[in-house]
Amino acid sequence: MEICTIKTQPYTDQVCGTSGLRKKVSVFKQPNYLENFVQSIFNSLTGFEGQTLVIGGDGRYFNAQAIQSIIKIAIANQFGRLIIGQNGILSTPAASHLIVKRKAFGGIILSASHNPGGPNGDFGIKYDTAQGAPAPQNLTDIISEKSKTIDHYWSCNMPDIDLSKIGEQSFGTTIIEIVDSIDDYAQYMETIFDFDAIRSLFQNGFTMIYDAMNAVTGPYAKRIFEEMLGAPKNCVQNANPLPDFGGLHPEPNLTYAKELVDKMYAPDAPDFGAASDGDGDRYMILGNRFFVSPADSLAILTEYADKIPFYQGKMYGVARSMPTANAVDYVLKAKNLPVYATPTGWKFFSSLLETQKITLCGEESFGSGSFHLCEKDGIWAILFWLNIIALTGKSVQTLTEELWKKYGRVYNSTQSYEGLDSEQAKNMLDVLEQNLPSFIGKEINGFIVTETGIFEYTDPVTGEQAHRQGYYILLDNARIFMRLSGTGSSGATLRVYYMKRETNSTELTHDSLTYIEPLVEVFKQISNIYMFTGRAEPSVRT
Ligand code: VG1
Ligand code: CO
Repeated sequence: MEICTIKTQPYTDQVCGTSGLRKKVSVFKQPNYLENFVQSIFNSLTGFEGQTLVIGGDGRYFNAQAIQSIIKIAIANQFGRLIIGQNGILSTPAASHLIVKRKAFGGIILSASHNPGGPNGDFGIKYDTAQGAPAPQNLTDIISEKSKTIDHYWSCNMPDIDLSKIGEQSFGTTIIEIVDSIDDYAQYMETIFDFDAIRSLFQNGFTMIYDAMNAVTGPYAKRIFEEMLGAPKNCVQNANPLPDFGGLHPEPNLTYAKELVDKMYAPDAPDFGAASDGDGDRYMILGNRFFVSPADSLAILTEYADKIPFYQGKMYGVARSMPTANAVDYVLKAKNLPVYATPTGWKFFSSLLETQKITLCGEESFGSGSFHLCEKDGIWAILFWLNIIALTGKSVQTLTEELWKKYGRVYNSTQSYEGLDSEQAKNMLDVLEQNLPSFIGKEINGFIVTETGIFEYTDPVTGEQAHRQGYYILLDNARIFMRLSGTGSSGATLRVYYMKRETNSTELTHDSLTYIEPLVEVFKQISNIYMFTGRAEPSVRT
């Protein structure tokens, strides 16, 4: 095996977004594109020689090929051990767990999460630190900087590795270890939740379906729900990770997980429905003809966390991303615990998790997590729900309606305008920004505007600042928040987040999209979205 220096030309577009570098597969397939970025990651780190690197991905098209290149570059850069999920498969939370459990220096996760897969779809790469946490902003900035001047990388001449065979093999001073993708993660989950209680729940006839959306979580869900917990056989649907996700868009929400939603609203619907996204870090919860908003889900996990021994006596506080409706704030107030509101993206939770400022955290995009690991974790959240149901004997709907009765209901909806022309979206937001102060005190569609502004964030632990994280408009008892997505690979996606709180006990069970509609009208009026973009309606409503 020979180590070689390969001359290369830099690309100028290797800038990390909300979570890592995401581009079209065709972009990643350009000569040395992936290799440049991987070497730029290593060029931004020090002291990894002889250390361990975890590698795995969501199984999408180009996953296995990319892993072969990364193996060669990592060996040439003198990592001591590469731990790789069998067949190149590791969900984001499973990779994060392996990094910590095996005391790795860090990990490389290949995923574009919810973005479509296949040769015409997207590919992505993200780096996780030794804490199993997404690379912080200052590190991703350095990586992008390094990528702009890179002129060579190291690789080695060696055959491709058989990723299907579990076991170890040596190449020079590096050991390659292929591990079962699920074992460690599943064992860890068993230490957090009461598997016996959940098993009894299923033994007593509780029914469930889980939609893996042909993405990474299928094998995890089969093992954990069906084999370990005795959930009904074949309750895991779309269970095989496919390179193109079978054409599905693996983003669990009311628009993209429609197959599951339809089944949960059918006459023979089971008690419980759940889904995860492409890389397994997000989830969706449905009851029999009932949908739980991500903000309510975080509030319910917070309400019951101290019933789960793993969290007993360890409730420090909770963080939610700013766009997330603030249902959890009322639960925390009652428990006398602090709440933190962060910018979008999991990396902003890491410092709070690591310093025990928070126990749980969550985003409106169906991601939740806890200090059990520093990534969001879809299967963990679903197990949490099953554990609460097993303990209380209450249905998804009852648990949620009880929350509303106790704290009031925060109606909310996220509406995304995907595929906008970037220039048009930017113009619209520029004008909106200029107009923000002039809305204060005005009445728009029956709402009085009380405050407007741009969300700026200072990390309470590191003091790092994140600027211009979205626009907010506060109205009486309601809020509209707007920002551009940072995960797309082409055009622009505008996300508009609505919330309105209701405490009148006779008004708690409206359809949330209908209830929010007057606020949508406010957004249309203040943004002039139709005039700027030609689009009147969002492409995703959830
Ligand atoms: C989206 C979600 C955000 C999430 C991010 C990464 O970002 O809104 O909440 O953290 O995806 O999730 P954006 O910038 O498109 O709104 V994942 O599951 O792709 O790692
Ligand atoms: Co994801």
